[in-house]
Amino acid sequence: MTSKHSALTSSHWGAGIVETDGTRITAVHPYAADPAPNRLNENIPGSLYGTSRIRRPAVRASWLEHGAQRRAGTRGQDAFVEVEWDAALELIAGEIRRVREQHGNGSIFAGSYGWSSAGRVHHAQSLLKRFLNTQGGFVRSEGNYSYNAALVLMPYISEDYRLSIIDSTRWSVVEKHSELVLAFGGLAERNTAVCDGGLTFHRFPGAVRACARAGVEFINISPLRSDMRADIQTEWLAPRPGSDTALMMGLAFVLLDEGLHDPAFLDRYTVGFDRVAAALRGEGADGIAKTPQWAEAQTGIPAKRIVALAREMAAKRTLITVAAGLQRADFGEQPLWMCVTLAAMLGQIGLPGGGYIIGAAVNGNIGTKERLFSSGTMRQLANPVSDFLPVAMIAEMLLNPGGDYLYNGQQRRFPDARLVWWAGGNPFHHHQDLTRLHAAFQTPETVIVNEIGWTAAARHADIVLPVAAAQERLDFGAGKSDDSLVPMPAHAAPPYQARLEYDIYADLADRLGSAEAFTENRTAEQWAEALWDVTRQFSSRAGVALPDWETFIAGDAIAVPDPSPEQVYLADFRADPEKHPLPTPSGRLELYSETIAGFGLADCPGQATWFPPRDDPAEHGPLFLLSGQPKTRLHSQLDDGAYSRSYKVKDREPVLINPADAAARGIADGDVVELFNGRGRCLAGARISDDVRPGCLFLWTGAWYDPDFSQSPPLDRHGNPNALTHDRRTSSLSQSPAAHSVRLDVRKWTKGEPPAVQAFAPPPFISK
Ligand SMILES: Nc1nc2c(c(=O)[nH]1)N[C@H]1C(S)=C(S)[C@@H](COP(=O)(O)OP(=O)(O)OC[C@H]3O[C@@H](n4cnc5c(=O)[nH]c(N)nc54)[C@H](O)[C@@H]3O)O[C@H]1N2
Ligand SMILES: Nc1nc2c(c(=O)[nH]1)N[C@H]1C(S)=C(S)[C@@H](COP(=O)(O)OP(=O)(O)OC[C@H]3O[C@@H](n4cnc5c(=O)[nH]c(N)nc54)[C@H](O)[C@@H]3O)O[C@H]1N2
Ligand SMILES: [Mo]
Repeated sequence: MTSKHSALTSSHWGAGIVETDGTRITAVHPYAADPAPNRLNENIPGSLYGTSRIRRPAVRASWLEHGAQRRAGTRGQDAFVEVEWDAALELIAGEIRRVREQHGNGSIFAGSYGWSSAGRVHHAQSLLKRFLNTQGGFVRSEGNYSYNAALVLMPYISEDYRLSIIDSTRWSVVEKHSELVLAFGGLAERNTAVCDGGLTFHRFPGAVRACARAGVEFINISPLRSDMRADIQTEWLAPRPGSDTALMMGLAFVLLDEGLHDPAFLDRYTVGFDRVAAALRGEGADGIAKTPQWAEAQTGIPAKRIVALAREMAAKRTLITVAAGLQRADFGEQPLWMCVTLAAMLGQIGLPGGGYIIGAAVNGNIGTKERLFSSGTMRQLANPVSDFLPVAMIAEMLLNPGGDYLYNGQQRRFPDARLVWWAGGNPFHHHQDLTRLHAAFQTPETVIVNEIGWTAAARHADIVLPVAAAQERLDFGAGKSDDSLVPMPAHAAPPYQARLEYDIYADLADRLGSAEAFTENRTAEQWAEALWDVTRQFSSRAGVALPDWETFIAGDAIAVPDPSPEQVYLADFRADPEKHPLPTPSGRLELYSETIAGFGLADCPGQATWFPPRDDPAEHGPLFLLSGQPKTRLHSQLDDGAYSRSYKVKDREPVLINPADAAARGIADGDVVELFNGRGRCLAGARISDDVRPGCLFLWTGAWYDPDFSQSPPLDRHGNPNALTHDRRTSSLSQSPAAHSVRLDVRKWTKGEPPAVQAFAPPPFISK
């Protein structure tokens, strides 16, 4: 690159130094100032120029041929025809006009959930939504796959969940004040590699090591030992998956029974404890006392340990953390509500080093940093369509147009989605029960996908647009809660016929008469500079002087001071609950919520309630499947890159199997195995490890879905857990994904040579 531009780039997983040969990116090196860089950048070059890169716009052959009969053929299996850009854009413009005229904008679904990539200008969803808003709007999605149960539930019992992330107690406070951290779902360091929008300085590993050095005890309560760094972990407790609410109830019972709870705190800061106490004593709806013996039967954790732990918690300054993974499970609202209940009983909420963190370690920013000022944002403009879809109901919506459903206490109706457009997400990675999603994706009239690579989602589209990757466009990085700003020059031109999405929409808007509204007469490069100028205005109000665009884009990342390094969650509320009430109806923590009780939902009553996970082992198999986030990539992104591939076993995603479960099935480390249940099956590569609880398999998310549809159910050859997960949601309150609650079994593959993985090969093309 010329010396005018910095060699930096930014990704959700951090900054990197880009090396090119003048035409192509050849390496992305760690950013030296990062205290704990990860290796995800190593995936970039191999993936950008690999066999999966989409080279030209492509149209599904049966869709092209059958015109009005758009549902002909089978999405996900059909061949494609490569076309010129002009032809692809003409088809899309025609479809937008047709669907709008025949069905209205409420039949355009562009929820388009997904992480896409870092950068303020080229944020895939924002650009798509901005464009469609100049065309009369679209149906959006609400919530996310990450912590949806928290997003919906927490405002009823404490406050807006996103605010609680920003206001989370800092690890520096834990270091000074906590004695015990009880971490449900652990504090998975691999997940703190990431923060949406970017994370230049990875401070979490250093922060928790400092806590351990200061003598803080960390108990990892998780089916996976490596969900917490070995050098901070004082104990590993592995309850049965999905049983944490029962464990918390057992602890709460002991506090109540032994008078170790804090009635003064409960009285002043909460409502509904009388009902909690009744339920713990066996005077609630289920009539069961939540004794430690009862909790042992649900969790597998010895009653004696539960009693001792409850006493330790009451005697020490104790922080309770719950990983977001716990609520991505059947009845995922319950461990959150019970965590708040348990922490309230300890009476340490709002004290330094006490209380709770929901979603700890879900991203690298929580408890480590916050943003001092906001950055310029590509505005999405106003959406004239008010309808929305709870994000994880995508298959349900496509299979039941016009159907009724419950969400957040409301009876709602699904839109009739005729045109589906995805940019920056991979539903055939993120959604559960992919066999069902495959069926659901046959129902729309037209599916458009903008992608970098031939993912399973792209293969399920009718029109596929090849787009530029983050390193191929001029932009800047400013993670939503990161403490840095990163120049992102275009380091190489988009290869083949890939284009900037901004330019694609500008062309389309031109065809459809909204060019000026979309572009505001700026090029993408002019937008980068304009958004930088807005960022400079915000920064100067916060007392930070930023350089001009030319200087910034040629220079180093800029570190910004953390506005509140000593933050204690809910300290204000504790200090003065009348002056700083919570935004709940009572202004207090609601251990019982009249509002939720009033919804009359059997699967989410008015207080924390124990429900065992739903999958029937007789139908699906004796083992549990956990499918957490991968260390070697971000979800499914760049799965064909070198670092991600280096962990595969015989080309398959590794699955962790406990030695006892492996021995019982004659499975050895390195074997190709088949995971199966009543819904689906996939191959994976066995890694035998006593890091995983007996009776549990752990398969990382994100291996590109590679179904062999000639088998029933389809056999995923690569190892995507969503071949096996169910598509029921947590509850009818929040309709959140529940991927972590799965039963299944595993066997060694003995049918000869396992079928070759084809995930990274392009689909078949036919020429016209
Ligand atoms: N079984 C199971 N499933 C899960 C989870 C789990 O724990 N277990 N976790 C869930 C969670 S928390 C999440 S957040 C989701 C993640 O689900 P997603 O966010 O959908 O996953 P990604 O792999 O990040 O998909 C992003 C896609 O965008 C593409 N992309 C990147 N940059 C751009 C761009 O600029 N433009 C365009 N058009 N495309 C771009 C990438 O190539 C990639 O295919 O998965 C969920 N699924
Ligand atoms: N490297 C990397 N980092 C990432 C991501 C990535 O793809 N790669 N994705 C990012 C995203 S979008 C998100 S939302 C976060 C996700 O962050 P989390 O939701 O915290 O991550 P998970 O890996 O799903 O879950 C954490 C752990 O919870 C444990 N767990 C699951 N079920 C149970 C249970 O019933 N009880 C107990 N006690 N433990 C359980 C599992 O062992 C799992 O390892 O990670 C982010 N960070
Ligand atoms: Mo997520």
